[in-house]
Amino acid sequence: MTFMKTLLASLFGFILAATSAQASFHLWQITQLYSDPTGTVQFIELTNGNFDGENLLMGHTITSNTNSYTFPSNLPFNTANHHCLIATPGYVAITGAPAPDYVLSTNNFFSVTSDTINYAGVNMLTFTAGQLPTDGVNSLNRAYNSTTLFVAPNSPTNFAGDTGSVSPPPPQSAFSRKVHGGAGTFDVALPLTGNVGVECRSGGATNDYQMIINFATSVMVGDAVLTSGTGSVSSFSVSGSEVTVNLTGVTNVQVITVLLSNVNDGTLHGDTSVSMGVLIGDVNGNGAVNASDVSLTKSQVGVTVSGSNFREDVNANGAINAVDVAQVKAEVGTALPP
Ligand SMILES: [Ca+2]
Ligand SMILES: [Ca+2]
Repeated sequence: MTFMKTLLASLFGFILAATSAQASFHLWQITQLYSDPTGTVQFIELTNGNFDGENLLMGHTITSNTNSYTFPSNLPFNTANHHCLIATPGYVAITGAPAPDYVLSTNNFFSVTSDTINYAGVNMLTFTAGQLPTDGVNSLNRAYNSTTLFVAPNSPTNFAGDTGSVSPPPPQSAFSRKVHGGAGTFDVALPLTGNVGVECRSGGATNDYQMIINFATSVMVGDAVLTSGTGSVSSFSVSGSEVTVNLTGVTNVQVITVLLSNVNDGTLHGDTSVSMGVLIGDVNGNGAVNASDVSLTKSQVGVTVSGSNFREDVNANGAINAVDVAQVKAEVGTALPP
């Protein structure tokens, strides 16, 4: 019996040794996932341990819960400590990041909310709601042979070792702009970090707003979409370093986020977003409409609309009067969601 066990153990050991000496595919692990908020720009990075001959990917698959991709070719033989980059066509479109080794057949290969990525049936990475960053900058990571997920700035690395990042040009400032009749055009500042700026003016019959986003230098922009909140982008335009996004159907009492995708300044490329609180009547911009807003508006009745009191012209008609006071009163009790 002992002899049999020993014999079996030796045979098994022999088979293992023979397998690991042969070229294979099964020691790659999923170590990084990146997605922009729309799922257009996505990459999956695999990492190998100290193993050569893990190059036979052809015919194996990488899958999400909804999509599957079959590797059409193999990698070079010397795979030890290499990375393998698999990315969407949307990633390929933003030049400046390292070229992927494999291009997936579709954008939105995996869900931006929760999904399981399965590499060739030998390595999986599951993420649940809230785990995958979609801020355009960070990715979901884990070290080789570790199950601990962590968030870090995206760092795609391809087989050749080229590394970089999906990195959008950072906006310098953003505003919500309205024309106040004959009194002029006035902008509510939209801070890019910290608490959102609060737009307190009404959007008229169709709840229209206009967001201005400024960059340091001239940019090209692929698209502008609302990624959070109720409303939609009716049009957008770019003039040098200034992007104008026209919004419609933006309901009151919410925070909206506008995403500019594929922003390109010639050096940096990626997606960037700006958020805005919409709370009609919150003339002091503290996130709630109450008696303070009513008295502030009353105090400006009859005063010429200027840069210092335009928020009290809540209907943006160029005059501060009883109509504005009534509109603020009507909104008392509303507040932005925390
Ligand atoms: Ca207030
Ligand atoms: Ca008014």
